[in-house]
Amino acid sequence: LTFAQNPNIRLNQVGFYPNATKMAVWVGDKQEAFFILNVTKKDTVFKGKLSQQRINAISQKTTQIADFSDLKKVGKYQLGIPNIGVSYTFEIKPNVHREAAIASLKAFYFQRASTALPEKYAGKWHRPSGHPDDKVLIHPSAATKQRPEGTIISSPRGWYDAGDYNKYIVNSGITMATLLSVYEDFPDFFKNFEAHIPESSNKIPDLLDESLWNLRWMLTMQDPNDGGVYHKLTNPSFDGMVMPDAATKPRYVIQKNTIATLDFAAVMAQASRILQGYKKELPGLADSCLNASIKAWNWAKENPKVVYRQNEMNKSFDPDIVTGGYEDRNDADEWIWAATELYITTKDDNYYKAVELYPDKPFSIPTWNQVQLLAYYSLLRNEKNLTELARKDIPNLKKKLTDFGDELLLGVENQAFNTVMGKTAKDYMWGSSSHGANQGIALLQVYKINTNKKYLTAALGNLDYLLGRNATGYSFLTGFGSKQVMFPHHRPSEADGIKEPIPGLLSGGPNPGQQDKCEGYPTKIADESFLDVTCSYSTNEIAINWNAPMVYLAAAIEALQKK
Ligand code: 9MR
Repeated sequence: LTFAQNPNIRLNQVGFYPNATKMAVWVGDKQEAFFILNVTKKDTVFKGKLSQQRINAISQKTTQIADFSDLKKVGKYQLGIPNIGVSYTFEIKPNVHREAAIASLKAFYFQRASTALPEKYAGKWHRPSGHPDDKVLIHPSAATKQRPEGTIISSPRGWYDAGDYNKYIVNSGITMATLLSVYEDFPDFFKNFEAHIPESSNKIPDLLDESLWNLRWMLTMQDPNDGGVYHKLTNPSFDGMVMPDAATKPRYVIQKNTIATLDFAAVMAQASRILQGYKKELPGLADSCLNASIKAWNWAKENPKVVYRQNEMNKSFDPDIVTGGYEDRNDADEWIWAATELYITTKDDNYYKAVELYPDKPFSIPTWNQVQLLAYYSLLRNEKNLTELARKDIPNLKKKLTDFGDELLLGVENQAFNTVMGKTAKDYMWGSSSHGANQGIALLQVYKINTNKKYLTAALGNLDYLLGRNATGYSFLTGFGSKQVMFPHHRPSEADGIKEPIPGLLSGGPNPGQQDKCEGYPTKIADESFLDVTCSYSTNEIAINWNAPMVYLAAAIEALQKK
């Protein structure tokens, strides 16, 4: 027997629920048995057989599964394999992911622009205010008669998008939708979910309070004269790796376009119906959101083909803009999404009829440029409040979404880590962690309409993936797990002089593209192509659209676990 820690025993490094599935994965040569040690008493409390070997379809490495679901006793443990060693310490307890859920929401607070983060809320990561964004220039690409080039507007608040300090409407779209949706799906859960932010003492759930920080910024991104929405608020080029208050380049709002405007319309419509529950606390806001949404929709109808092409734009206008492009090439899904959210909120059938809502093409996991499923999720969660017109489509929608869930589950029992995430190398795109989290959300949507536990178990499996049961051995959430990401591509975490990165941030995760060309990648193998260094923006950046599904997945699993 050896009690040395062996990092090739992979598991959720945070832990497991007493009554849920519990698995670890051994990556290596064939072994027979495993045991579980109670770390406080050093007793063996459980013995089991490892599964047959599986072959990782991506790396061809062999793995075996240790299933210890039958161990239900609360405690701190390590999993051991004779002659191999033991795992990191993990816990079995109720609410085991609550802290991770709270931290991943709190991470949005740390991303706030235009405000100081006092020690009271930010702890050792307190910092001065940056980016007041109260004197933002109209870029020539965005100029109109009413707001000519060089006009100064005020567009404060919002979250920094990612490791950079710019604010992008397209990416705010799916991010806000994900956060608002977890609230819309589990409103009661969020009554008792405090992230210790400045607004925590008011009557609004922290999840909504935090979302309002970005919602209020988004509202300022609409041109009040016509309803069109700017693509982004940005410096011409990325800042150095400095703290927010040291990043003082001029900021611009850039070209209005159809897709950004539709994303905005969808978010504002969804926000409006949720905020109707807070009319007393937030007088007028729900109505303002709906008005903004309708204005945006109308602008898009009148300007249906305005696309954002940064390089093209730079040929015509100065200064050149070289920050994140968020250039989407297909607007069909944004039309579907905006029309659906407006329909659900207004119950006006004309929105439902305005676009082809069910094109006959396969579903795909949502990303910043593919939002079609967000529309369907919203319809299903508001099933009881639809007009006849949409209600007749619901059975078919349920069937299609269930088929999609079953497709995700297909073959998981032979997948090397027994996770939906990682069945194919295609899962490892830029921001692959968010893909895993968004797969988890899709599975939970299917679980809601079928209540078959296999979907919930698979969603939890993807959470296990994010927290350590994966081919890299990392827990991708900063501040959580034994093998943590320590050097995310994130300006404050790099520049603040504090050893630990800001907690609750989800690292992008493996991406064989290696677009950053940093030195030190261990391999090109898709599920291992990950580098925990600041340089690696294509595998180790953080982003709001990646953190939001982390919040959703962890919070939803917590909420459902209690039932
Ligand atoms: O998440 C985006 C990813 O899908 C794209 O492939 C990549 C390259 O265009 O850009 C990512 O988004 C980045 C954005 O452009 C700027 N802020 C940081 C984002 C995360 O890396």
